[in-house]
Formats: sequence, structure tokens, C-alpha cells
Amino acid sequence: MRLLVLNGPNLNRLGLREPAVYGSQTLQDLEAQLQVFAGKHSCELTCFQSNHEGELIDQLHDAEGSYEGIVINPGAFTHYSYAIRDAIASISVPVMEVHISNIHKREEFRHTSVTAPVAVGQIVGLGFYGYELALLALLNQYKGE
Ligand code: CA2
Repeated sequence: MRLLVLNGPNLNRLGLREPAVYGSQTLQDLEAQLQVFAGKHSCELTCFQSNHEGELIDQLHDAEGSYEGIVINPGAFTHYSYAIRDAIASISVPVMEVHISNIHKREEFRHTSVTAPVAVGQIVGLGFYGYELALLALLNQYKGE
């Protein structure tokens, strides 16, 4: 099974600022942790981060036929990007949304996700562990098909 993890804007800054919200580990730590996790589950994992909406959209489009599942943390695009929402809706690959922090406990503008309604599910507030759970959910769904 081939899986793709997409991280959106500013997630390349993990571990550098705001450790109380996002922890002290870096994006590189996260991706290394997920590679180990994928290896244990005999999955092939690709990780990609971008600060650019269009690049994330291109990755979603190109995933069709190349991946069986996608985990996405769209960063702040979560709250307003109809373009990313439409890109998720335009592909048949299942997409799980993840947020490191509990967006519902934070500022009002973070309570809304325009992307969650077109995702299989949403995991929030569990730190990096949320990405592992999202991968596991995709794996289980694929096995059950
Ligand atoms: O909790 C999450 O995973 C978020 O998707 C992270 C986004 C934020 O805009 C969403 O509302 C929730 C922010 C990405 C990381 O931003 C950083 C800011 C300072 C230091 C490190 C990362």
C-alpha cells in the first residue's frame, strides 16, 4: 500500500517556535517517525510539505493512481481554502485530515474546517500520534475493501 502525507504552510517551522502548542519536535522528526511506522506496517510512504496552495493541490491531483490513501494537515488553509477542499473532492483517493493541536480549543477562526467535510475523517489534538492513527485508519479501510 502506498500512502502520502501532505503538510501545509508553516509546518516546516515545527519545533522552532510555539513548543507549547506544537511540541518541540521538527517536521524532519515527524517524517522519520512516520517512515518507521509505515515500515512496520509494510507500507510505502511519501512525505511532502509546501507553503504553497497550488503545490498541495498538484500533489492531491497527482495522487490519483499513485497512492491508496492520503493524510493531510492543510495548516491554516484548513480554515479557508475552498481550492484545497475542491481538490480533495475531485479525487477518489481517501483523505484523512490531521491537526497537531486541538483546533476547537483555540481561536474562533480555527474552529472551522472547510476541508473536513470532504475528508474521510478528522483527527485533532493528539500531536504527531494523530498522523499515525490517520495512517492506521487508511490502512484498515484499504484492507477491509
Ligand atoms: O494544529 C495544526 O496542526 C494546525 O493545522 C497547524 C497550523 C495552524 O494554522 C492550524 O490552525 C492548526 C499551523 C502550522 C504550524 O505553525 C507553526 C507556527 C509557529 C511555530 C511552529 C509552527
